[in-house]
Amino acid sequence: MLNWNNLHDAILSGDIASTPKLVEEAISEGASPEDVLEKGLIAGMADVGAKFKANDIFVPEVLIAAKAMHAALDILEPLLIASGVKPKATVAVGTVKGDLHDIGKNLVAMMLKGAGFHVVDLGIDIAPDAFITRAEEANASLIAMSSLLTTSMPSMKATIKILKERGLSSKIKTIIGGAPVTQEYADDIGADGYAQDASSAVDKAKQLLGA
Ligand code: B1M
Repeated sequence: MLNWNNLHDAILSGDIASTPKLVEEAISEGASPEDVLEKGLIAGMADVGAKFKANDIFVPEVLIAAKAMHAALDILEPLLIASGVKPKATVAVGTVKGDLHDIGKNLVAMMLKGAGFHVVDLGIDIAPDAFITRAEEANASLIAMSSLLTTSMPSMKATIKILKERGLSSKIKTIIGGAPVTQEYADDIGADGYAQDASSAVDKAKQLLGA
């Protein structure tokens, strides 16, 4: 049985040199990419968040931990995608205006790709108008918005409002997620769906698009 502590601790200490190697080791020892993600990387990042909240660590340490997470995800991404199937609909994924957090958004994009969706990653800090224009340009059937800050959540509401005003809400569905986001908030702002984590985002996308 694999010991996940090494990977967890490498994320926590922001050990950029070790994390990709530990991911490779875990895979070569037979771990599934999903377990490496959940039991190693996400578990480590959850502790980073807890320590950050308790003022045990500060923004520079969090940033270094996030870089270690990105380095690990670079190794994991093709493996997660390879477990997917045939192409489905196009999804425009992004982090909303005012918000620079991209790890959860990247996971959502990765899992959607893994499930066979064509994903257009718009990046971070995406204003409502740009979200819609770029989704339309990409012929997306779904907009997937991520927010990690309570202060950036209203940008989701604004995006959905504009989508409705332009008469696009039957053509382009919306799902929202991110740590402070809830089903109640999704209902409140008229999002078509809410997902708590990246794999639930895939289930919700499939449900909404009948894919
Ligand atoms: Co920031 N940060 N951060 N941060 N940061 C949080 C979010 C915070 C909760 C920390 C805390 O106080 N405990 C807090 C927000 C408080 C709030 O608003 N309620 C916070 C703050 C305050 C800030 C700054 C304001 C700090 C400052 O400057 N004083 C600042 C804001 C910058 C900005 O965006 N404008 C800031 C900056 C940063 C860093 C740059 C240092 C770094 C981001 C690096 C990066 O993303 N490239 C960072 C980090 C890393 C965090 C924590 C520690 C970890 C976030 C993370 O990546 N988690 C975070 C604390 C925490 O969340 N515990 C925190 C791992 C990731 C896998 O989880 O993104 O939640 P998450 O994604 C999950 C689900 O939420 C879901 O799926 C994923 C799992 O499968 N999900 C979706 C996400 N998007 C989804 C979309 C969906 C569906 C599901 O559908 C579309």
